Amino acid sequence: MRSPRIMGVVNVTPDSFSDGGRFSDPAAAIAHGRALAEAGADILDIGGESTRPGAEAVSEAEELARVIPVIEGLAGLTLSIDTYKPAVARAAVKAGASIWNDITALAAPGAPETAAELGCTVVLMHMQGEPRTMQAAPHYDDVVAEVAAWLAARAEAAMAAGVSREKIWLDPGVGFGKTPAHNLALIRHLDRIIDLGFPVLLGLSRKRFIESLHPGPDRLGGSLAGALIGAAKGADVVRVHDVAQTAQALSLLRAVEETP
Ligand code: 7PJ
Repeated sequence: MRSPRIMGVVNVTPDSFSDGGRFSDPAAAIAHGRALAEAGADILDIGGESTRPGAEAVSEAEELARVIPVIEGLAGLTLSIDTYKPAVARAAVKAGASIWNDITALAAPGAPETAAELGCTVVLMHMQGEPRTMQAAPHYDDVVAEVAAWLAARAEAAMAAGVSREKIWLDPGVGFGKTPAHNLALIRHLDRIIDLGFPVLLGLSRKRFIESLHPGPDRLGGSLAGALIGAAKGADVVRVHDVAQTAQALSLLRAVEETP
């Protein structure tokens, strides 16, 4: 079986480093990114705005000040910028990122045109609602059908704006306006997203719903299981925080699958 590529998360936000509320200095984030690459990350996903449930928005200027020095400091590696702001994506691609990871699937005014002009890969992720309130009362009649249809429509919109088909990846957006049952249905039926014909990215790492199934000291066990399940279901990329552990788990799966 083909193993998914590992996208390692590099958060450049105040709540991801215990440094007293000021955002981390770029050097710490750059060192973290290098360590993740050493540990087996194929792609580093740089984000300057938390999109966890309940998080508040940050200004464009602040987001740029956080992420651009980190992208410059990680030049030479395959980098993705986790943003929904076209101006941030533009500056990030100019600074060396080659992937625009957009949790709003290019919803901002001018975003599809910007993606087409930049010529970068775009990750189109599904979200119901917006981060501040999305977990209040997520509702679907048929979550798998609705998310698949929505992603297909966003891919069409991107292509209509000039984004090439080969540059589009899709992501069902685990945890983004979804109950645990919605998340489980999307993971179980990941083939319905894969069948749309684009590479699929899956992000389960450290998400809250893992603990809703089984409490624990942390979410690592569930995160690793999620990466293995994603691999088994045919995900092309898994987005994770614990890169070394994920690389080890995936290597075991691969070795077993390749054993005659
Ligand atoms: C995801 C993301 C995800 C993509 C975050 C967290 C929240 N981008 N950005 N997919 N999650 N494409 O890591 O818990 O699942 S931020």
